Amino acid sequence: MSSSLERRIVRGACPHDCPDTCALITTVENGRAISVKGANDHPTTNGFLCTKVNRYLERTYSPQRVLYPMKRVGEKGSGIFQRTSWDEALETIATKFAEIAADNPQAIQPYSYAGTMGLVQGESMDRRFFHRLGASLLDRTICASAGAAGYRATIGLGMGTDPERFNESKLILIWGSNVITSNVHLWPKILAAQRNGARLIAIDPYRSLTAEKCDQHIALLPGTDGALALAMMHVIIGENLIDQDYIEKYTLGFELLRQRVMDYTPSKVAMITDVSEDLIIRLAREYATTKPSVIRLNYGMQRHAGGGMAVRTVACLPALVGAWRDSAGGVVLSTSGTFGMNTHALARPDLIWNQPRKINMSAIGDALLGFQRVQKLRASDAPEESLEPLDPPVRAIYVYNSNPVAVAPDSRKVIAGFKREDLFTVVHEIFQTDTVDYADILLPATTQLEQLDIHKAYGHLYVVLNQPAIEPIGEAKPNTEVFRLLARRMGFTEDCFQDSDEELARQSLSAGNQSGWGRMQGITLEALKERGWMRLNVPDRFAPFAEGNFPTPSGKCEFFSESLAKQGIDPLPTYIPPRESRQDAPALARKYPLAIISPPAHNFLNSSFANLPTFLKAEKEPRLDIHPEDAGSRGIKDGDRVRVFNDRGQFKVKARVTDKARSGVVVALSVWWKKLTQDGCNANDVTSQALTDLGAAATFYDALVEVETT
Ligand SMILES: Nc1nc2c(c(=O)[nH]1)N[C@H]1C(S)=C(S)[C@@H](COP(=O)(O)OP(=O)(O)OC[C@H]3O[C@@H](n4cnc5c(=O)[nH]c(N)nc54)[C@H](O)[C@@H]3O)O[C@H]1N2
Ligand SMILES: Nc1nc2c(c(=O)[nH]1)N[C@H]1C(S)=C(S)[C@@H](COP(=O)(O)OP(=O)(O)OC[C@H]3O[C@@H](n4cnc5c(=O)[nH]c(N)nc54)[C@H](O)[C@@H]3O)O[C@H]1N2
Ligand SMILES: [Mo]
Repeated sequence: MSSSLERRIVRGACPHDCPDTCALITTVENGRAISVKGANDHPTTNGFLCTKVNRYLERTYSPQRVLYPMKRVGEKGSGIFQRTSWDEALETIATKFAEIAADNPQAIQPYSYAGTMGLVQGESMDRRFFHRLGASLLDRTICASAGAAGYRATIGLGMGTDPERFNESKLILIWGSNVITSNVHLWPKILAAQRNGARLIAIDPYRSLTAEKCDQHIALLPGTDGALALAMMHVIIGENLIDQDYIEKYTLGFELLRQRVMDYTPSKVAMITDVSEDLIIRLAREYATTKPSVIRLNYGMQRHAGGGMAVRTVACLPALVGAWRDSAGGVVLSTSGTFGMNTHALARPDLIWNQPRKINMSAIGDALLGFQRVQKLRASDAPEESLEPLDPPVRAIYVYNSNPVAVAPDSRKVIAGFKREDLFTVVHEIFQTDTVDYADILLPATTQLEQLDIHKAYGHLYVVLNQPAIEPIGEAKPNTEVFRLLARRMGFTEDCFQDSDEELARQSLSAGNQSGWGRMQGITLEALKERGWMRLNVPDRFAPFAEGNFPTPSGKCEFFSESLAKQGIDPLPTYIPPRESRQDAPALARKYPLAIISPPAHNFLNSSFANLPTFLKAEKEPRLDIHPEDAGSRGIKDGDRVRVFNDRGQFKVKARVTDKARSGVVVALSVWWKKLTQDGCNANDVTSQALTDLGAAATFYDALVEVETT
């Protein structure tokens, strides 16, 4: 009986937007995947998966999968569709795009983010197609561009301490990062360090799952990290706790920095951060005198008006104390700049024949309503912003790898935009998300088990290959295949529209003029097919900046940045306050006195997994954590249903009265699907489309609200 049993083991990569990019082992029996496990041999994955991807089969084989192309038959937003054929769906899209392109192709807008982080399914054939079409470009700013720009100003590239060395550190600052939820494979390393005598300090306005387990938790006010780092420098320099030799050899602008931080006394910064002067001084001393010390910087702190500058400022700390000398010292935000994949070969920007505008994805609501957010950078303050008319207006939008109706800020505007009767919307999705409900044409997408891809990572130093394990379910197709088919229908005859997924993966490993190419030596598709993953060509004890060699214009760690000066931005670290805070927007704060942050819920991944029963059950229901003082003064009791609101909108949740939230700050773990909440709203109904200083990123955690019982 079992002689016909065909059993295969397939190596893969987790596609989700997470620093860990796990190596997966899928067991397939008779064409059906029966288990997905974390690879034992991959050092980061270490044989285990997070709560979500552990149950990846529930995602792949979910009865909620979109199985066929569909066309809308109900009103926009109703989510009522009728099955159609691929042929008709593609013909409708091609005809519509051709019609719009005949007027002006820039009225066509691609919209994608990191539904899959794979280079093949995330940034190859799609980019080629839209480049060749002449569509508007998309500025992909919704997550990390502020931090990336800030880090780049100081360090030069997204490189830092190898997370694998954290276990050898003696002091770990977990700064704006909920490691246990969003970077869980780093946690065993951190615990190992703690067992070896390291102290763990969380710097976070919220007592997250991670902060709870640290030796110390510093609950500063949101958006004030830059000030805290400046005060630490004030103490470190003032008490001469610096590494003079490192500073002289490998940094630029120390004298100017020394003068700058004189202003940021611990007593002044205590007022800004609401952290006591004494605590700031002790933190600075401990940081400077414990060796090696490492900072796990993450994206939480950069979702504020001054997010770019805050990251730039924190990133100055290790050079000041010479922490980079040790492979277990320094700071890491993202490791992605260590990789040298040939993204140019994949995306083919040379196919662009017009000079298309770039639309900022974090202000998609404005864009769909006919406006572009224009920033005027100011030297040491949040940028000034104005709305200017978009010409031509967006007439078509093609959404893939993203769920903007749920995740983009200022939902009311996003929804009003997607509701436009004259907007032609295509959504390529695995599930019927909030965004899908507004689609004219819905296309079924494959999951990672059904497609080929190649991955770099932002939290480790391995390239990971994903080989398809099973056939596509229903009529689902991978992103690349849809763009190949569309290219053919639109008459794009260039050879590059014929490349198979495997060819694309190979091209990602090819030589070009990309930085980091040297670290790619020896990594080939053939070797990856055999092993699944390969470490970058870097030493086992990788200490990238032990002897300087910063990938900045000067080759040094830039306390002073000429390139920022050229953009009209303060060339030195400074503190840029949030746009919406009690201190800096007192009039607004009288109306809306509470700062709201909405970091990831443990069992969701942005809005992914937030539709599947297991994860919904684990998260129970949308909640708002509120401090007992803030609850008390509003007559709110634990378990009450409350309305959270500001001028932009409102959403209703159950209050959890807890000192996990510090006073003055409320926390709504996210991102819930709107249609699965009682009022059809989520935290993004109150977030704003205003952008950060550097990187023009979203400012999700820079918002004031009021809360009342309903
Ligand atoms: N389970 C799970 N994992 C994820 C995700 C997910 O949604 N779910 N999302 C993935 C994605 S897209 C990303 S970008 C990463 C995000 O990874 P992280 O940046 O680590 O994001 P969070 O886990 O939200 O941790 C951010 C922490 O920053 C805190 N915070 C908010 N504002 C401030 C501030 O002003 N200063 C400081 N110091 N802290 C602040 C929040 O309270 C939160 O605890 O995680 C990825 N991993
Ligand atoms: N309030 C609030 N809002 C936030 C955040 C927050 O902390 N608070 N975090 C922000 C951050 S950091 C980020 S990165 C963004 C994330 O925003 P998004 O990148 O939009 O992430 P998801 O919500 O996970 O949506 C990704 C979608 O892509 C689909 N998908 C997955 N794989 C494929 C594929 O191969 N092909 C196609 N066609 N589709 C696929 C998934 O089914 C899913 O619906 O959200 C942001 N929004
Ligand atoms: Mo993100």
